[in-house]
Amino acid sequence: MSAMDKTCFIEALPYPLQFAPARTAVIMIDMQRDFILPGGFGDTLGNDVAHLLPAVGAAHQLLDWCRAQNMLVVHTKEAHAADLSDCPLAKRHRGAPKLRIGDQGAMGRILINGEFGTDFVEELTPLPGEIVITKPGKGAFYATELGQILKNHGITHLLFGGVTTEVCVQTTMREANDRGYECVLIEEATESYFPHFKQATLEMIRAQEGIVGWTASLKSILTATPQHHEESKNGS
Ligand code: C5J
Repeated sequence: MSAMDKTCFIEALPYPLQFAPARTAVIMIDMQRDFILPGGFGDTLGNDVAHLLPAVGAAHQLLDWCRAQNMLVVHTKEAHAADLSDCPLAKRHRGAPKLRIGDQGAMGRILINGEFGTDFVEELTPLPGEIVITKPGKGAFYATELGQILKNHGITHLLFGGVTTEVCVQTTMREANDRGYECVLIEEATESYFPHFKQATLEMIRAQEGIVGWTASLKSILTATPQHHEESKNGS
């Protein structure tokens, strides 16, 4: 962070955090119909998809704030090629879901790039110019261009939202943490099919002085105003 950058200073756990919007990206993970709506991948695995709905409005507010700061906006999408050449057999064949990846479902072929169900929920459609990362795995750095894009933009800090908290969100945060990014998960902007897994993930991330990063409330972000601050010891 340079002394020229305007920074936001927010309440967060395990301790307050300073970040410069010019060096921060928001990563919105997998807000796809296949996870959030009935008839999609999450549903075929036997989950109650209604648990994820509250994250949609919060994610929208988070994105609006980030857009107003001219931050880099990245959306990820878990999706496979139509011929399934990027889908490990273990991923497709595990368990006994009603439908498997690639099967025809109520919203098109399950988790196949380009299908209606694999696309983003309407409220969270990426705006022109925003980055969309299509990923075959749970982590957004695996087999994608995300790392290079963040490097090219000089990004040091990442704000996270999306679904599901303990699967693709946590996996990506851990990947990012190992790559040296300061990571913050916005609590209301993420949900799990299992509320106790969400809670456990929030606690895991911020345990041990922020072993994976920080968690912060949506309000702490929405009320932050970028201004010239003294550099703090943790703000990099
Ligand atoms: C899952 C995800 N849960 N986006 N994907 O399989 O978390």
